[in-house]
Amino acid sequence: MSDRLDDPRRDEALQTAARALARSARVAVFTGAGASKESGIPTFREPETGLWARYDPMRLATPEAYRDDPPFVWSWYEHRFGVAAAAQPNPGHYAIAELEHLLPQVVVITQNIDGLHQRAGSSHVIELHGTMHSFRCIDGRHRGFGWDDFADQDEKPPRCPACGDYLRPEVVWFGEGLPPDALDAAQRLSASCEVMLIVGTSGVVYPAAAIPMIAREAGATVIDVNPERDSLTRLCDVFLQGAGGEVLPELIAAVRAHLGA
Ligand code: BJW
Repeated sequence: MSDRLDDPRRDEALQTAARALARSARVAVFTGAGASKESGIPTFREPETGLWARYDPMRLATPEAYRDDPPFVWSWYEHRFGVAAAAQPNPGHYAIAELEHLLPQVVVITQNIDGLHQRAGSSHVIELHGTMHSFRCIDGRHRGFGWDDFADQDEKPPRCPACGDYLRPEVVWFGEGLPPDALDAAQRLSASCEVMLIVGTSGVVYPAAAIPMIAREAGATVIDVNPERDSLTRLCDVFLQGAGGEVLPELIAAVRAHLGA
């Protein structure tokens, strides 16, 4: 275990994590908002800077909130999607993508909706909380619309091109089920991975937060990369304290060294 990046035990923890990864045929990388923070996208629960420190999630991230005030919720998402669309993957995203070239099977299970893992080059990404790149009408009868499908509409929220109801983003709000195929795949991969690498999640939102526990109970080595200790830290075998964009490139360099790659 390492407490700080400059801790003398830090290199030992990094090497332990790298060795476990280098020996692993099946790796699951489980990410949250912290993985995108160095890309300029705010997290949710960090004091002061987190979105939920400034906004009430019950007024913005529930189906009831959207039904109560569609323009308000839509404008908040429009703003956030603008920030995310302008963002670039950071060194942590690229390091995770590079793992795919070093190890037999690497799957990213993300709670993020920003698509930055894919843009960094990760080819197998499971999106547990949906995506900011897809929209559907509010009752879900018509799905799969992209930004271009309503770019010519002035009304906000825009209307479903098929039925005329309001569109909404394909993201998972509180009280809504996660996409069943994504959740099934994530749970299956967690139960069979040899190493789970966790990056940038507080691990408080369920059912996603159970993913590391599934891996742990199935005997995987669990590595956590986070600047802060939190509820997941006690679950992990190796805690690498620090920002993903700093720790992950070092970790992947160490994996390379172990593999002689
Ligand atoms: C860094 C860093 C750096 C900083 N590098 N790291 C069991 C127990 C209790 C409650 C429940 C339960 N089961 C269900 C619930 C209810 C609820 C829930 O979990 N509530 C808890 C919060 C109390 N769950 C739900 O409602 C879920 N649905 C559900 O269960 O439905 C049941 C159902 C089944 C069938 C049919 C119908 C219903 C849905 C949850 C949806 C979550 N949605 C959001 C919004 C998505 C859209 C959007 O973006 O607007 O998802 S909320 C928000 O939280 C977002 C995130 O994906 C999610 C997780 O947050 P995350 O990623 O962990 O971010 P933070 O901010 O919490 O943490 C950031 C971390 O990064 C910190 O640790 C930092 O230290 C770290 N960090 N800088 C690395 N540079």
